[in-house]
This record gives sequence, C-alpha cells and structure tokens, in this order.
Amino acid sequence: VYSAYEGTTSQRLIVVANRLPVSAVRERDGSWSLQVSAGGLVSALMGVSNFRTCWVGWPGVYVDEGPDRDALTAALAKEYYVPVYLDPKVFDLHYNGFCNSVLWQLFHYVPLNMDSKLSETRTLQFQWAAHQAANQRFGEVVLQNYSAGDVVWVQDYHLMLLPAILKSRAPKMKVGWFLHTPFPSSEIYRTLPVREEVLRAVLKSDLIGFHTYDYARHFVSACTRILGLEGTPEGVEDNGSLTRVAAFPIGIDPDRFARALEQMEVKAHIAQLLNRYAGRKVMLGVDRLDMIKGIPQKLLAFEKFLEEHPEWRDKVLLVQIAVPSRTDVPEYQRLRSMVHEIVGRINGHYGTLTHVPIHHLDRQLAFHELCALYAVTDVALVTSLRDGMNLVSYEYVACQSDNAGVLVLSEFAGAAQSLGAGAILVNPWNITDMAAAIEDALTMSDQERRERHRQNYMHVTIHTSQTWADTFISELNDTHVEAELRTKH
Ligand code: ADQ
Repeated sequence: VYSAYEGTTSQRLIVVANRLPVSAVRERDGSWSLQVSAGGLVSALMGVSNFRTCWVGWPGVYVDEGPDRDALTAALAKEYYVPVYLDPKVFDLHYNGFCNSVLWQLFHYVPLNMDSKLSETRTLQFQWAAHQAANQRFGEVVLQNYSAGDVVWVQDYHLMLLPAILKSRAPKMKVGWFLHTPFPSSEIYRTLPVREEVLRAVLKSDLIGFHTYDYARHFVSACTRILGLEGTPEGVEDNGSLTRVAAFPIGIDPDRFARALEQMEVKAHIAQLLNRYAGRKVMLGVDRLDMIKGIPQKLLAFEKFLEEHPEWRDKVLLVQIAVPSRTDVPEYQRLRSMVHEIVGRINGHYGTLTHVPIHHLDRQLAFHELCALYAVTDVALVTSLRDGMNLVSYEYVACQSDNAGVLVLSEFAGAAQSLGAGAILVNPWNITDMAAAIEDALTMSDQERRERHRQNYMHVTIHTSQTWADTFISELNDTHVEAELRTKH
C-alpha cells in the first residue's frame, strides 16, 4: 500500500479512522467507484500533505471475501486506503449503537437515555461487545500494515480502545489519539457504564490530543477522579509512566478555498447567486443534520427575528444546508421531520408570492457550490449546542476576504475559543439573544465588520490543518523519544 509520496517527509503516517474518507459505491457495470464523504474529520485530514499517509478505516460497505472484495481492496489501495471489513451486524451495534447512541451523545452532554437503556441492558451489553470486537479488528488491520518507525494516529471516539490493543502487540509503536468532539466534564463522563475500561485503553497512547484546553482538562480530571491517577500539567501519570495530554486546535486548508475562489466555475456560480439574491441580505447555515448543530434553535431565532422586525421580512433570506447524516437512526429521522416542519411553518407564515425567507436543502453540496455560497453570503449562523471545533466557521471566514461577512457563533463550539474575538458569540439556547445577534449582524457598520473579519482571517490562515498535523506528529515523535530515554535509565 505504501509507496513514496514525492516532496513529503520520509516518515510514514498511518491514519486510523472509523470511516475512510471515501465511500465505496457499486457502479452499474459491477465495478467500484469512490465518493468523498462530507464531515469535519475528512476535511481536516485531507488538508494534510507533509507525510506519506495511508488511511485505515471502514469503506462504507461490507463485501464477502472473494474476488469482489479483492477488486474493492485493490481500487482503494491505489489511493493508499486500507479497508477494515466489519460484519454488518457488528458494525451496526458498534457504530450506530455504542458510538453514536452512547458516546457521541454523552460527549455532547446528552445524558444516557435511562428508560431505553434500562429496558435494553442486553442491547448495551451487545453494543459494547461489538465495539470491542470492532476495535480488535481495526487493530489487526493496522498491525498487518505497520512497519517499525511508522507513526500511528488514531482518530476520534470510535477507536478509544485501539491504543491498548496496538500497544499490547507492538509496545514500541508510536501511537497518538485525537478526539474531534468535546470531552465532557467528568461529571457527565462518569455516567458511562464502561468508563474505566475506556479511559485505561486510551491512556496507552503516547500522546492524547483535544481541540481545546477545557476538553484536555476534563479528560485529565476524569482520569484522576475515576481511576485515581495523578494529573500533572503534562498529562496523566500512572506509576511513573506519563501519558502526555495536550490541546491541538484543528484548522482548515485555507489555500484550497482561496484557489477555488479563483476558478471560473466558482466565479460563474458566484455571479449567478449574486444576481439571484440582489437587493436582499443573505444568511447562511451549513451543518450536518445532527442534534448537536442546533438547527431547530437557529430556525426559531430567525422566526423570532422576522416576527419582531417586519421591515426585514422581504429583505433577508436564510440559506440552510443540512447534509443528511446517520440516516438509519430514529432520532436523526425525527430531527429531519422537525426541521422540515419549522421551515414549512416559517415559509408559510412569512413568505410572499415573490420571496421565501428560508431556502432549505438537505443534501451534500459540491465543493464549488459550497465555496460560492460561503463567498456571497452576508452572515454565517453557526449555532451548535456543542461542537468539538466547527470547521464551517473557519471555511466561511476563509472565503470572505472581499465581503467581510459576519460570523454569529455559538459559545459552545470549540471555535468560540479561537474565533471569539471576531465573531458575535451567542448562547444557542437563548432564542431572544440569538434574534438580537441576527439584527446586530445584519446592521453592523462596515468598519466593524472589516475589523472583526481581519482578526478571524488572521487566525484561520495561521492555524491551518497542516500546522495542526505537523504539531501533533512532531510532539508524538518527541514523546516517544522521551519515553525511550526514561525506560533506558
Ligand atoms: P463535523 O461535526 O462534521 O466534524 P464540522 O467541523 O463543521 O463538523 O465539519 C463539517 C465539514 O463538512 C465541513 O468541512 C463542511 O464543509 C462539510 N459540509 C458540511 N455540510 C456540507 C454540505 N451540505 N455539503 C458539502 N460539505 C458539507 C467533527 C466535529 C467538529 C470538528 C470536526 C473536525 O463534530 O466539531 O470541528 O470533526 O475535528
């Protein structure tokens, strides 16, 4: 799978993520094609090019062993992707079950659902068993592909058990783990039935990274309170052995957006949109359709704004893009219906024959369409209830050099700690405040907009995904050297 990439460092980086950055799609003629999937983890890691990188992850489909599987594996190998084929039942219990209904919820401060968990104790047990089996399977694939000297970078909450599995078989392996979601307060985390097993497994990493200091602090205090270990400014200590814990705020590849804005296709799209939106202010929301993104709250705030400001009713438009996500899970299906209902109500009530206040799309956009929207809109509304970082806010800033559009940003997104100076910060649970923030954003003076944008733009162009990866990997290499020195003495 690995062959040298030109112009990169010689170190090989194995990125392990639950899903590969592409999904395998079967074509009519039976061959396989690969489709890039939307999501923050993929966007960030696609911007990393300094290493000879290979990805290990689930390819989006299950294929029985045989020539068909071999064909898919070969198609993936061309792009340096190594598939982990998981039995569909195991994958469902691991991914939809333990990862998304338990860990994702808890890490975003949604308490475990007592009623369903009590009656489904067996389900939780099965989910946990499948989660362990899935992590084992990932471990086997990584070990098959690993050679001494490689760096292994495990991504996200799906694979917290993996560092222990890898280290038990290859103690010298350099293993880093990075969490893309928030790590919640230990008061929330300690409700997890398997809280100790999960912490102990992830602590086998050499380096553990989070988006913000708060998340790192929460993690360290979970280890001290639950496991009785010692928290130090460096990380967590267990019997003299240190697991380094630190904050590595993620970023985007701003040049990718700058280049896109120069392309004819994007320019044509921008001209088309400007023509369509002429005479109106346009606000933008781009989110995966997920509870944590606060889409209903955003819509309710816009509704309140329209109710309180009749003079704006035919002069402002909200374009809300909500890319479907985890469509098999009933909560996500209910969220989709709820969003449709609120959009329908607002458009029905405040729309006219010539203007609808909300333009709502629930599909993934092509990159050139997304860039054009980022560039032409006057305000971005990022109102997550909780969000590890939120890259949409970064992407919006990167595309706003000409307009200096206003970013309205939830204080519960990790990005509030980096873009807080330039954004209007809001509490997404306070609909009245959010409606007021919409008014402030729409009426802000030119000078203030430009000053706020300047600060944010500086941050986005300095703290890129490349710096994020470089810093993490270089610290991981250092940690490893330190650990070897300690063992020798
Ligand atoms: P996500 O929850 O996926 O990421 P986010 O960081 O905003 O959230 O990234 C979303 C990505 O998907 C962006 O790059 C965006 O351009 C893309 N996207 C969204 N909607 C799209 C659409 N309709 N069409 C095309 N592309 C679309 C998780 C965490 C975040 C954290 C990231 C990275 O939840 O908090 O910032 O990982 O660590």
